[in-house]
Amino acid sequence: MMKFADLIEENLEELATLDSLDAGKLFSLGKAIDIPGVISCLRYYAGAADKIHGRTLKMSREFQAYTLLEPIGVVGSIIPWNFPSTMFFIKASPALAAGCTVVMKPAEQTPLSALYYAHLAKMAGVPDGVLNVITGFGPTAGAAISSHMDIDMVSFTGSTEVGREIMKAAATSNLKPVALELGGKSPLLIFDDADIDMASDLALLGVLYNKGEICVAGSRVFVQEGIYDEFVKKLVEKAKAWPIGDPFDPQVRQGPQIDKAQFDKILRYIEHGMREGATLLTGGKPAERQGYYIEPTIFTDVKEDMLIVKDEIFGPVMALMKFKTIEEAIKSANNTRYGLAAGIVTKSLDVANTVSRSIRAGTIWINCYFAFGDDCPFGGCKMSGFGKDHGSEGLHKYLHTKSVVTPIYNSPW
Ligand code: TXE
Repeated sequence: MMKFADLIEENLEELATLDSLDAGKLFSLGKAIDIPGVISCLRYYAGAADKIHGRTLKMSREFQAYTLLEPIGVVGSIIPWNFPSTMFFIKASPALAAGCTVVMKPAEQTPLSALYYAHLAKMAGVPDGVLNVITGFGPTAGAAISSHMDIDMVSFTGSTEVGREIMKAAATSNLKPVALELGGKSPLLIFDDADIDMASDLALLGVLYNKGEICVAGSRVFVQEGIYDEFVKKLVEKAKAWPIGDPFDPQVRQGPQIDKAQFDKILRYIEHGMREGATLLTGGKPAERQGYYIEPTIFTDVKEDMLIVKDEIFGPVMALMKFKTIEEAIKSANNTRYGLAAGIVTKSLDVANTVSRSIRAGTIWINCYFAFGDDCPFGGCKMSGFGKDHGSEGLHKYLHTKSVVTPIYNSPW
């Protein structure tokens, strides 16, 4: 795994290029964040591989036991197109460290880096059959994995709808366990004492990073009434100046959406928002250039039952809301079927602590957003799924605990 990581490091620019070509991702971020993140993830779990151990248990006066943590077996990984490299390794690294073999299916939109990783794995000496990459479409290649009788577990990241299909297929085949990292509609709560400049930067980045094609996008932004007007002014100014364009241009901060289907889906939601009576503050249409580019779009005067507030849009579209009290903000933030992440911007420790404990989500970011780490568990609750990636939780889901029991002294057993 260390050798594999070294080879990825040697090929960093090629890999970042492949993800940009495939997904319209910013090359600058691929080079600075995605691919270095992959290398670090591999090394982190490589370091864990020889530190997997069970416990010794005193069962009773007569018996003692110890536990063995064994690889769960063959892991099927079905991954999405928004972070092709990151997704590949947050699944493959812990599974390999646990001693499992992996059948990885990249998304049909983004197979290139996955195939390159298969090649590098071979060069690194990963034995044949240990890390297998199978390209193909969801209902065929993906479904073959989730319903396979010889696959022992499925680790999936993607839409909530497909997560449900995967769970069904697992249930009706060999009852394999599943880990599901699904959609989100994460809230960002900005309180009156926030630094407006910093908060508006965070809010914008929260919804525009990777052109909004990120499961933890802070797509519902709640701002306290005392700073609301000034916040909106700054936010809109910055959104209008947000540089859109060629993902290989280092000045650009937003590339094209992944494909026509996603582009059309986002525009349909925008139209729906306008029809439902939300006020469009900026954007709302394709950018004036060839390709699947959409202007940063901000809606206000939204109601909590509008589709643009309820559904994951997976594009550069923010729903902005005003609140008075902390109780009101918490209630609205929790008014979602998802529970992936949330952000809080405040200088008050009391507010940060209260809100962190009151929001049902897998990750809470205080005065930051999109801060990930190899050792920090990531994954949601509610309809955002279950089962964590990263950290020791990310490793342990690929391990099976076996109890070995033996008498303490010579007994009639
Ligand atoms: O995802 P799918 P799509 C959300 C986001 C986006 C929407 C649709 O809202 O707009 O999903 O994107 C495989 N059995 N997210 O349609 O279909 C598929 O081949 C087994 C959130 O592209 O969920 C791909 O490898 N596998 C998300 C993977 O599932 C199947 C990231 C994801 O595709 C399958 C992506 C089936 N029946 C989209 N059908 C996140 N949580 O980050 C499809 N697949």
